[in-house]
Amino acid sequence: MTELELLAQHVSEGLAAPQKALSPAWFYDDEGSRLFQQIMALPEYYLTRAEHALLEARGDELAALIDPAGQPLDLVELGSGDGSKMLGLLRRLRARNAGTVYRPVDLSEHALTELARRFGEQLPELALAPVRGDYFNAWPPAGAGRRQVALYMGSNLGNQDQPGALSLLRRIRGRLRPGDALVLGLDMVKDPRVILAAYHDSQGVTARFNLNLLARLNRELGMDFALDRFAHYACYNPLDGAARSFLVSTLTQEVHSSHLGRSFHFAAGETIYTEQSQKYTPALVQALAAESGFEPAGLLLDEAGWYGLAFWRVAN
Ligand code: AVJ
Repeated sequence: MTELELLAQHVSEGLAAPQKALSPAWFYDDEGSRLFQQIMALPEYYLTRAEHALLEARGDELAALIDPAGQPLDLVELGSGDGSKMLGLLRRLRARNAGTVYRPVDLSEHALTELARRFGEQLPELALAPVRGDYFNAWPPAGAGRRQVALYMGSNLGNQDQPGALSLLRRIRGRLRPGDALVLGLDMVKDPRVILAAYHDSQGVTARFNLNLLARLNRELGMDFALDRFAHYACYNPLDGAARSFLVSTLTQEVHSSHLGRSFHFAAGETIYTEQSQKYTPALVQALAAESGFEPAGLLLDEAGWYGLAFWRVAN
């Protein structure tokens, strides 16, 4: 199926369900990617800064976990983006082991071009092999005698509910061999007011990011969403550690798609569920590792305990 066919099918199903829902995977068109860049710079959005600070502060420890013995190493980063936050860690890994190859996998051609340019300037001695595509189709085969360490950063795992997270982790496990490992960047449970503010910022950038999904459907599926008739709503539930985002229809309305040849009814106050951002406890991190076939071998937390880097091994 083409991208457009996948989107059409997703929207027909998602907007016809009793609880309307769309996947956050569709946020990242060009405008959505630009808005996400702005989110990462927001004062309320602590995640990116916390991860970066942790990679700097604990980078030597992490490098020693990833590459204890200096064997030939392939680092496969799923959803690398432009790779800028990885520069410090990669510099340390390259300094330990000249046989390190960085294999960033991303759907965005633009992000990978930017990555290649940046690494060419700032870390030209590192062997770089970018791959464009879906994580599992694009996953580079492991060379004989080379270890693979997968990286899934930015708390991107948080977009999955528990069954989705487990199936993704098991698929990653399926690509790895004994002696390989996985590094996860995870946003930890903390003061619920801090978490909520990250998804409900005072400048309204997150609202624009969420609403941009409707603008994308207008453009790609010939829909007629009036963006001023929907509002961003975010909540955080300490009982399950999930921040969730919705788009609320502020009045009764019909929305039509010329591409799908059908309309969707919205009651006043009805919501479209657009995103989950799971927060983790150390106990949840342990349980996910065990249930997906990994051995948890380290959880590096920042001083405030706000963000974590989990290191999981595939048993020998
Ligand atoms: C990229 C999925 C980690 O859930 O925090 C940021 C996306 N959504 N603000 C997150 C996002 C709204 C982000 N992830």
